[in-house]
Amino acid sequence: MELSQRSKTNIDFENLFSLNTLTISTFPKYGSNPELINNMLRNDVLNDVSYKSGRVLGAMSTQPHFFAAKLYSEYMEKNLGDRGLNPGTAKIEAKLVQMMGSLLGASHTDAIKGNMTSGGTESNIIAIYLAKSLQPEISHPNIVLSEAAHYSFEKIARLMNIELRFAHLKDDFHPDMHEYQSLINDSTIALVGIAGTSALGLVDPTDKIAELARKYHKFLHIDGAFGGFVLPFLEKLGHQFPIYDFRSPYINTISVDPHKMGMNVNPSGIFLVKDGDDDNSKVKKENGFKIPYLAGGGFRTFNILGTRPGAPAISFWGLIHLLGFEGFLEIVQQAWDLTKYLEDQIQKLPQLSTVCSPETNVLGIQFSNENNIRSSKKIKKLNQILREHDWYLGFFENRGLLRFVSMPHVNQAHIDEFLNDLKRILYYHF
Ligand code: 0PR
Repeated sequence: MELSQRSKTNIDFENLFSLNTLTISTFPKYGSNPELINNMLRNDVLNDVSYKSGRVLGAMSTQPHFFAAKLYSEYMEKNLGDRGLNPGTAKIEAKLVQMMGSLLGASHTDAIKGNMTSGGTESNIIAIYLAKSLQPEISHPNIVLSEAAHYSFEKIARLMNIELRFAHLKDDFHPDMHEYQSLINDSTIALVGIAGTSALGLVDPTDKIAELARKYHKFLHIDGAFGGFVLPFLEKLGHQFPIYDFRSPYINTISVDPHKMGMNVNPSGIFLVKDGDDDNSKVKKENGFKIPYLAGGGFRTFNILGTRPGAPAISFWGLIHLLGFEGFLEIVQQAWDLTKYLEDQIQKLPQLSTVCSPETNVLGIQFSNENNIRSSKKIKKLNQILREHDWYLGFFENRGLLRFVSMPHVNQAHIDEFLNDLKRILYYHF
């Protein structure tokens, strides 16, 4: 099996770019034959863990759907950085934006604009950039957000010189909304709500955050990188969430990532903005970055990337048409059922417990009856041993938890195999 062929390498990830850890490769003088090249590649690539091995139980990404992969490989030359050369692909992107807007609660009268991005990080950057540039009079801007926010906001803070004002988490792992409100001031350029947190997949009280946006006239961005493509389906299955999308008139922008539960190829994110009419258009007022010289003439863009792949827009557009809402509903249903199955099984183990009841297909696992420091140490050890046994969960050291994400590549047999190994590891090592 693929896994047993993997040689254990000790890669020092923290110092990956320091020269002495890199193998020195020289630029080859002459070409080689493809078979030889493939063999050379295989030696290295075999060290990667594949999704289809079923061993990746803690990532928010998955094996791309075969149809998305097929379309991607057919349209790899498309460059959305040059819409003048690729008006057809740009049109697909525009349609995709409208489709995602309608999935996320926009009505046909809402002016939804947006674009494909390289993922949640870029979408979050664009949203906060838009909020900032619409309020140039604020000289020391801040944004208010939950402590559970993704680290892309740290990048945003440093890139744009923005202060992050974090509301702490309560015992239920949702942000303390009294504190959240108290952090808002005249220099607040945006409030952020998270629809599906990175560690636990939880949904912020986005209804309460929207109420604050209304009360204080603030820009509101929803980071739905993960949950934006899960919650609409879970709602259909009867789950209830605070409103996290354009059904709220106070939500301005949303990030949602097709390369997570959308099973699209990497990289693919979507940035959506609900714009005002022509006189109140945020997008027109800010206008984005001007690209003056490309084949199609001057146009403007909000994207951070210059050249950007068009194939992910085409492949996701195609995949949505292939599966439809009902097809994705089945995928989310299975992901949810498996999450509940694992929750049930973990609760039967005396040493472990779940951090909280899952709201989406993400489950936090911790040691039971331990104080934070001891639990953190033990979870670190467990994570290490699981990795030695080729099981890959998300490891959140600061929160003392392992993250399981039930992505489409995970099935019940994988979970049962994992539970068998886990029980043995707990017996021998803890
Ligand atoms: N917002 C939230 C809530 C996220 O969870 C993430 C990433 C982002 C924004 C940023 O998205 P991009 O990574 O697309 O820019 N969440 C994943 C995570 O932290 C990213 C990931 C995915 C990491 C797969 C590792 C992995 O194997 O888990």
